[in-house]
Amino acid sequence: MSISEENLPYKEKIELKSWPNSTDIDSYRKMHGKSLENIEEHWANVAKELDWFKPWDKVLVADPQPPFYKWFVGGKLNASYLAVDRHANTWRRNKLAIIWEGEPTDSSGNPLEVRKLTYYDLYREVNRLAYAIRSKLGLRKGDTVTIYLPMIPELPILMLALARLGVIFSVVFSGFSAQALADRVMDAKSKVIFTADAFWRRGKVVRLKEVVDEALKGIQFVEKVVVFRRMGLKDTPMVNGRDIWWDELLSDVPMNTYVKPEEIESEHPLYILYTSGTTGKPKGIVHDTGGYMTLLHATMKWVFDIKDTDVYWCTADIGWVTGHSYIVFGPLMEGVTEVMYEGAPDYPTPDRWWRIVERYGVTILYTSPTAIRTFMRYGDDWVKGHDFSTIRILHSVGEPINPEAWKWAWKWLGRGSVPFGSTWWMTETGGILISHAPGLALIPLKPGTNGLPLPGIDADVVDDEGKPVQGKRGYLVIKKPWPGMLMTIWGDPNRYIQVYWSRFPGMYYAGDWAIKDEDGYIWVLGRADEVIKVSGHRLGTYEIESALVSHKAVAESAVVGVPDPVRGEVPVAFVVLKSGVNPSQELVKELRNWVRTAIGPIAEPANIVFVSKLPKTRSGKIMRRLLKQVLMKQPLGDTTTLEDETSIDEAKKAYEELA
Ligand code: 6R9
Repeated sequence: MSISEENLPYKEKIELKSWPNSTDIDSYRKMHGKSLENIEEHWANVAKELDWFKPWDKVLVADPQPPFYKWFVGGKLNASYLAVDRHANTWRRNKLAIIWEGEPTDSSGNPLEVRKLTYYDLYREVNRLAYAIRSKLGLRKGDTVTIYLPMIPELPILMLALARLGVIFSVVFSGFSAQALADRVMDAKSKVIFTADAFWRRGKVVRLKEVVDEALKGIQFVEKVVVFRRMGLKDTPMVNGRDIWWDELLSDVPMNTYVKPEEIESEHPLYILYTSGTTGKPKGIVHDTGGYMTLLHATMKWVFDIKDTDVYWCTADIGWVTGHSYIVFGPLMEGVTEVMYEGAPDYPTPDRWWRIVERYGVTILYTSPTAIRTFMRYGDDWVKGHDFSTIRILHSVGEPINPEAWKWAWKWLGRGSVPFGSTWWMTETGGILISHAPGLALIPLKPGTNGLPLPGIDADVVDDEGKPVQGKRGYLVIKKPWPGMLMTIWGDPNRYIQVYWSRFPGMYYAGDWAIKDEDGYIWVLGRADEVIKVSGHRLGTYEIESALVSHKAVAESAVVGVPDPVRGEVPVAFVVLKSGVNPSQELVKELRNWVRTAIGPIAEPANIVFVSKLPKTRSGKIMRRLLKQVLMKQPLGDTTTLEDETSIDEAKKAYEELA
C-alpha cells in the first residue's frame, strides 16, 4: 500500500539508540530552528570547508532581484580541483576513487571487465582530457557541450575535465531517443557532442553513436562529435571531418599533462540538466558552482556520514541529477571510494547487485524504491545467503518509498539495524534537502517518511492559500533560498519565475504533495502536477501527449500516470483517433513504439485507451484528474465543470473493456 492522507501519520518509530549521533526529535528541531535564524552564517560555515581560490565577498545576493539568488558572490573555486587535485596532492593519491564493473559476466557470474582508478589515475585522465578539449576542440569557459554517454568511467572523467575549463555541459540520459537528444542539443546550442560507440544493457548491444547521427540530421551547428570506443565495434559510422575518436584526441597528450584549473566565479554555471515540467519541452535547469558544491559537501557529511574507510555505491545513472550530485561531484569531492556499474540490476541474475556489494564490501548504499520493489518481486531466495554485513547506511531516492519496500530493504540489506532514509530532493534543488542525517544527528526512523528538513533548509507544507498545514495534505514549499538551488532555466528566466516562484509569492514551489505529521516529519506523496515518475525517472505527461499527436492517426491525447506496484507509476494514454482511422491492436503497438522512438523506452505507455472524445472543462481544458480517477476506479468527486458527462462514461467503458 502506498502512503496517503488516510493512513497517516504513520506511528511506527524506530530508534537506533546505539548510533553515535542518535538524537531525539526535539533536540534536532532546536538545532534546525537555530540554523534558520541566520542561514548566511550557517551556509558560510559549510562553504569554508571547501578550498576556494578566492574567498567570497558576500554570502547571498539577490541579483538583480529575488528569486534570482547568487551564493558566495566574489568567491572563486573549481569543481574539478575539489574533486581531484585536492586528493591527488594528499595521501589519497593512491586511494581508489572508482571501482567500475561492466555488465558482461562469465558463466559463474563473475564480471569480465573491472576497472579500478585511483585518485591519481583520475587526476591524470582529467588533466589529459581537459588539455585535449582545450587545445584540439578549442572549447573555452562559458561554451556549452552535450554529453550522451553510458555508465563508464569516461563520463565522470569528462564532466570533471569540462568543469576544469569552465565549459558548461548538458548530460543527456543514454536511454533517451534521438529526438529527445536533438531537442536538448538545440536548446543548449552545443557545438560539440561526446558519445560512445555502444554499451551493454541486459546482454544487448545498444548502439549510441547511431542515435547521435540520427539526432544531428537536422542540426547544422554541431562541429565535432567525439566518440569513445566502449565496445570497439568495427562498423561504427563516422562522419568525415566532424567525428573523431576519443583515443585519437588523446593519442599525443603526455601522461603528466597538467591543465591549471580555471578560477571559476561561484555563480558561474557548472552544468545544465534538462528535466520535465508541466507544459512545454523539458527545461534546462542551470546549476552554479559554489552553492552547488557547498550543498553537496554538507549532504555527503550529514546524510551519508562519509568516512575514508567507506565503499560508497549510488546506483543511479549519471544521466539524471542523482548521478551528477551523488556519483560525480559529491563523492569525488569527499575523496570517497565508490562503485560504478554499467548494466541492468538483474543481469544476468537477480542477485547481480548483491554480488557487487559483497565483492567490494559496500558500506553505503544509495538506491531507489523501484529497484527495491523489483528485487522484492524476485523473492527472498535471491538475497538469502548474501553477505550484507558491510552495509552501515542505506538511503533511497526518486519517489516515495512504500513502507513494505522500506521494511524489506531494511530487514535484508540493513539487517534491521542501520540508518535508512528516503532523501527528498529534485533536479532543481541540486542536492538533498529533506532527509535523515546519520552523519549529524539521527532522529528516529519511520518506514516511508522523508524525515525532517536538513539544517539551513526552511521546508514546509502549505494549503492553497500558502498557510502551513499539519496532518493534512498540502504543497511542499521552501521558504528561504539555499545553496545548490537552480539559478534559472537556460534561456528562459521568466519561466523560472513563473514555474517555481509564482504559485506562492516568496516561496519556492516544488510541485509535490506532502504531509507534515505530528512530529514535523515530512512525507512526500507524489507530484501535484503533470509530471510522473516512472521507475524513478522523471517524465512529463505533456511530452508523451505531444509525441502521440505527432502520429498521423492521432487527433488528441491525454496521458495520466497510474500507480504500478513495481515502477511506482506508469503512463496510460487516452487517444482520440482522426476520423476514418479505426482502432486496432496493431495501432496500439504502433503508437507505443512511436512514443519509444520519440522519447525513449521509459516513456512507453503501459496502455492505450481509444475514446471518441476527452473529458474537458467548458473552457476546453482536458480534465486529466478525472481520467486518472477512472483508471484507479475512484469516485470522481466534483464533475460540475465537465462539459460533456458522456466523455467520462465512455472512458470508463473503454478502459473496462480493455481489462
Ligand atoms: C532526485 C530526483 C524530483 C521529484 C520530486 C518528487 C520525487 C524524489 C523523493 C521523491 C518522495 C523521495 N522524489 N525523491 N518523492 N520521496 N525521497 O529524483 O530528482 O528526477 O528531478 O525528481 O521526484 O516528486 O519532485 P528529479
